[in-house]
Amino acid sequence: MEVPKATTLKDIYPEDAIPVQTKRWEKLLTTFKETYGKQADFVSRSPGRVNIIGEHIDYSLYEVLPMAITADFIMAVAVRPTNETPRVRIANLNSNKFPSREFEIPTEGEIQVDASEHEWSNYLRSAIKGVSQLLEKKRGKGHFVSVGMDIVCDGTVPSGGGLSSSAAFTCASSLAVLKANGEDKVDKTELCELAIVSERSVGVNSGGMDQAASVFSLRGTALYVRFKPSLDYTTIEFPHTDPELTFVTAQSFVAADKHVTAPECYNLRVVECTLAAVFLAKIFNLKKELPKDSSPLQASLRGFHDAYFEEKEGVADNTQTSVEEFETQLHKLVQLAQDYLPQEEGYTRAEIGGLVGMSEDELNERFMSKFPVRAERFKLRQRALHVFTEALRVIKFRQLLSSPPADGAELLKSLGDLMNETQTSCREVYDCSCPELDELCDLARAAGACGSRLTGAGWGGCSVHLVPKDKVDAVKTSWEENYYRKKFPDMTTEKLAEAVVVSKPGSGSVIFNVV
Ligand code: NG1
Ligand code: MG
Repeated sequence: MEVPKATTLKDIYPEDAIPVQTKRWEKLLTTFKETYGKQADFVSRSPGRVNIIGEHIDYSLYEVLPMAITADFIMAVAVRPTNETPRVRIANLNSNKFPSREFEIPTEGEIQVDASEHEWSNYLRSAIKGVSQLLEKKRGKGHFVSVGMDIVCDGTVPSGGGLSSSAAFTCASSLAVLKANGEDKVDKTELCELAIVSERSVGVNSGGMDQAASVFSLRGTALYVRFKPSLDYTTIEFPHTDPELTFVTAQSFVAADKHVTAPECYNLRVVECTLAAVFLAKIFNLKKELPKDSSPLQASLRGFHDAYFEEKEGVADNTQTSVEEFETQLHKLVQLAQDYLPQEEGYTRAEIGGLVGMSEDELNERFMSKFPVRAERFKLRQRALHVFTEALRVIKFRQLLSSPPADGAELLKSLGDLMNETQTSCREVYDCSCPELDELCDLARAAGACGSRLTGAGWGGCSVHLVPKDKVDAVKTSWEENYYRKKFPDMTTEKLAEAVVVSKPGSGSVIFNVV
């Protein structure tokens, strides 16, 4: 499926957002003209997302259920003359936080992205790098990004806020670079895969959920994203209920700066899950998921899952298994993790190396060299248990949406219970919550929310709540009085308004031709 082309803002935003967006886009385009003395050729746009359920399981290749939000990243672009060395000028409407940059695109060799430096334009650089690799693959050796660009951009997804400002930026950038380099028809899956790789060159070993939600989403529906056997998705309608089902997001305003905390938080979890997969594969001597040579191993818990049932239970191709059977399998895996990963206190490098037949050096080299991690012990048991139970919750959540019980209140309660269970697992088993997120969830539930949990990576950032429409005001008031006003007494009304958003499922990436 091709990335759509919009001709009016109505193609992109819901009715009630049009007045604000019209002003914002006008400002983007006039700033462009003032800055560069010419008109922009096109605008590329990609949204942030809220993950409804399926937390920290995308990189283990299990299905997740996010939706796009209205907040997004927009980039007005004009292609530069092709008879000069390609260069990029990029400015941001928020120039205090994101100062203008200018750089050349090397015509020999790759563009450098220094992941150790937290530099906002890195996302664009990594998109250029990714598109170059793709163009070489598609058009042959020596063909890469050769066209310079003048850009003015603007983002409304709060950064470090758990709503994936980074995916909005990488997806919009990748789309802009493709378009500027003559790729007029951009395939959605290609764009998504490109954006996933681009985000990794910025130093976070991310899964693919955010980029999938940003690229694929259609207004009014959530997405069910699959990673195996290959990246694809189904859109999911929310059933009409009485009381109406509403998702509300609330910022904790505890910044979750992944680039700083990744070695102890995000990247460490990715490594723990990979090591759990290799460890379990070794225990059951599964050929498919065991290290064969010295190349970095792409093991995943889902890979272990499929290999286990294929090699031990004679399933021909486990990616084709029915949902019912898949659920039964996951219950079995929960039991296996409990039985075969007994150490609550975690496993040392020596213990893991000893079992999988690798020296500590080799273990570090293979699993911890590309993205640095810091830890003495690796909590394989807890991480595997979270992943398998969370994968089960996603399946149940989806089933509830596709065959909802007749009673709306019962549906809300069942969906809410699953979200609450996710929060408990994130807090107690996966260790990715924080006291502020826990507090926002407790307050929301006490004021009438059916389900409350962190969304995104956690350790700060954002939370998501399933709230019956008639309880939204009570929940908002409780947060304002008991959380925001108490913790941040100097907070402006404007900032407070940004903190809590009733989220409607929005549309995905789009190209808007200006002329
Ligand atoms: P955030 O921190 O919201 O960008 C991250 C990952 C996702 C997923 C979630 C946890 C990146 C870019 N995104 O989201 O892929 O793993 O955490 O479910 O790292
Ligand atoms: Mg992010």
